[in-house]
Amino acid sequence: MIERLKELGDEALQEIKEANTIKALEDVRVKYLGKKGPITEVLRGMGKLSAEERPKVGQKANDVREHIQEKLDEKSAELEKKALEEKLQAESVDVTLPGKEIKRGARHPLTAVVEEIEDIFIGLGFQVTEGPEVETDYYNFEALNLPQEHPARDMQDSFYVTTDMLLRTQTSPVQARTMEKHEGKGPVKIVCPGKVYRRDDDDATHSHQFLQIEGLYVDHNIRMSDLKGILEAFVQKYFGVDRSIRLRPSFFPFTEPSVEVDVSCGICEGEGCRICKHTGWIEVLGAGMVHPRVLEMSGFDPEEYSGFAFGMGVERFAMLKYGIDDIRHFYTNDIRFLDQFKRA
Ligand code: 2U9
Repeated sequence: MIERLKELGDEALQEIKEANTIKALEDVRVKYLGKKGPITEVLRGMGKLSAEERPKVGQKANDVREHIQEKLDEKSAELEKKALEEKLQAESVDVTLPGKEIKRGARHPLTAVVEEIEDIFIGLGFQVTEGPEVETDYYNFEALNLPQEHPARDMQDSFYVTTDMLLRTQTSPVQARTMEKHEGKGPVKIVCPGKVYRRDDDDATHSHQFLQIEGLYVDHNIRMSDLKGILEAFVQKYFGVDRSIRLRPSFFPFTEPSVEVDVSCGICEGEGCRICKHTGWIEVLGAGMVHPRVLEMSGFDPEEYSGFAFGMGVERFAMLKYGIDDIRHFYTNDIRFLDQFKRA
C-alpha cells in the first residue's frame, strides 16, 4: 500500500507539472484529493491492515496528500501570476505613442468678414442690431418708400411666403423697425448684418441668398459730410489706409440724395487693371441721406432729424480682400477652400 501511495504521489506531481491552466489544475486536485479519488480509496482499505501497519500507511497517505496539496498551491500561484502578466501585457497602454490627430476647424470666411466689419463699426460708435429674415411687405418695401405700384419693386424679384410675407430682400427693415422703437427720438446709430434673398439666377457674382450689412445714423444735423467721413474711415480700416473713396450720384427710393461709393483699386493703384475694369475704382457700397418720407413713416420728424444710410454686400467685400473669383465658393463647402481661412 505504501508503494501504491508513492506511485499515486508521483503520478499526481507529474500531472501538476503538465497542467497549464487553472482549470486543468483543479481537475488534478479533484482527481487525486477528491472524495472519490485513489488516495481516499487506499485509506478505505486500511481496515484490512494490521495494527502495526495501519499508522504507517495512514502517515504515508497524509504525507502524500500534503505534498500534493503543497505542489498544487505552488502551481496555482504560478499560473495565476502568469495569467495576470498576460492580462497586463494585453491591456498595456504605450503612453509614448503619438495621440490621434483632432482636425481643427476654421471660422467660415463670411463669418470672419461680418465680424471684422461689425468690429470696425462698433469702433465708430455703432450698435449691431438684427431682425427677422421672413418679413412683412410693409417693413421690407412700404416703410422704405417703395409703395405697392412702385417700379423699383420689380427691380428685385422676391421670394413670397404669403401675399403679405416674404424673405427679406435687404436688411433695411431692421432699421425701419429700430427707428419705430425709438419713437421719434434720436440718436439711432446701428449696423444690421444678415442674410437676404432675391430671385436671381446664381452665377460667379450673383447668389439668390447673400449677406448684407446696412448702416443707419439718425440724429440732429447729420449731413452728407458725416456719411463720407464714416465711409472713408470704414474703407481704410477694412482695405488699408492707402485707399481712398469717391462718391457718384445714384438713385435709391429710400435715400435722397443717393450715391454709389467706389474704393480706389488696390491692385493697380489707379493705373487700371482687370479687377477695376481699367477704371482705377471698384464699386463697393450704396448710400445716401435717409429720405424724409422714410424718416416720417418710422416716426421721426424730418424737420428735426436727418440721417444717412448705407448698404454693402459682404461676399463682395470678402472676394475683394481675399481674391476670390466666384461667389459660389462660399456656399459649396469645399474643404480645400475653407481650410485656407484657418488662423495660424
Ligand atoms: C432705412 C433707410 C435707408 C440702406 C441703403 C443701399 C443704399 C445700397 C446695396 C449695396 C449692395 C444693397 O447688397 S447690396 O446689393 N445697398 O445700395 N442701402 S442706402 O438705406 C436705408 C436703409 C434703411 C430705414
